Amino acid sequence: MIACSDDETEAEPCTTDEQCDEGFTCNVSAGVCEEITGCTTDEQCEGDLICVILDGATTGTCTEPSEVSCDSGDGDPRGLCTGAGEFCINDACRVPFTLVSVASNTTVAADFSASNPGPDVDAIEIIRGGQSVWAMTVEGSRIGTVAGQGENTNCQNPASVVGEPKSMPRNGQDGQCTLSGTSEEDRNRYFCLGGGTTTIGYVTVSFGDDFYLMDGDQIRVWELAPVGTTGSEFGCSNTTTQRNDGYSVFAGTQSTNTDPIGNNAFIELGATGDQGGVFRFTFNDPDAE
Ligand SMILES: [Ca+2]
Ligand SMILES: [Ca+2]
Ligand SMILES: [Ca+2]
Repeated sequence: MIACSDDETEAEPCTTDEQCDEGFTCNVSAGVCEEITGCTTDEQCEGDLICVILDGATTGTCTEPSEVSCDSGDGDPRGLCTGAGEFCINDACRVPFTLVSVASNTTVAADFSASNPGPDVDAIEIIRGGQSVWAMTVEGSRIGTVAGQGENTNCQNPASVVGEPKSMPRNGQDGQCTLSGTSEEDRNRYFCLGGGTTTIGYVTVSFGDDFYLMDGDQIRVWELAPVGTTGSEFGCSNTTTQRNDGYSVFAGTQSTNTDPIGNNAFIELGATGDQGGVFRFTFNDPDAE
């Protein structure tokens, strides 16, 4: 237990361990940094000991590997599974889904014949237990090309999808979006995937070390579209030029090929058809019990 002290400060908000001070770890479901009183990764254990986290706990105990197994309800002994990228999940060693990919399926010529062709992706969010985790790392991307497509001059940087939205309002309501402009900042608010017919544009992201998708996670894609776009949770009130650009969403296992199209390391979670905007998709783990 941690003793109470006079200088106890309010917990720091976080989505990843990197945002917390040394000796603290991010309780992702609570969204705050917590002092480490047990282990969260095997690296924190001495020698060959591995970190065993019981179901429902955020930290675990360093334990001899011989004393635990993955198939007997021993929690989440991270280092027990020896295959590349494997975790112990639901009592089985397997490679979890760590990637989310958004791919263009824009086919309407008017939607890519502009300087911001195809889906305009501001942010990619996972909602679990009411808490948000934002994309942390771009693992791969491509700007799609199709005959008649305009040059992508405003939004070429895939890293623009990392973190909280920088163009769309954060409050989950319609509002003014900050659109692309000539400044470095304005050209890096969202990433335009381009067309979705000839060479299909995509961006694939991960959410931090040891983070994998869990059954029932909600994935919300923030794509710039006007207010009133059918099915979109909310939109940009200040523009009609950020068109509805259709996209598909995939979940993927760690792979050297992060292109979700025709890749059996990825499963499709859903699509907006020709309709873009802010949509949610549910991850149904194909290996869930
Ligand atoms: Ca666009
Ligand atoms: Ca952004
Ligand atoms: Ca759009």
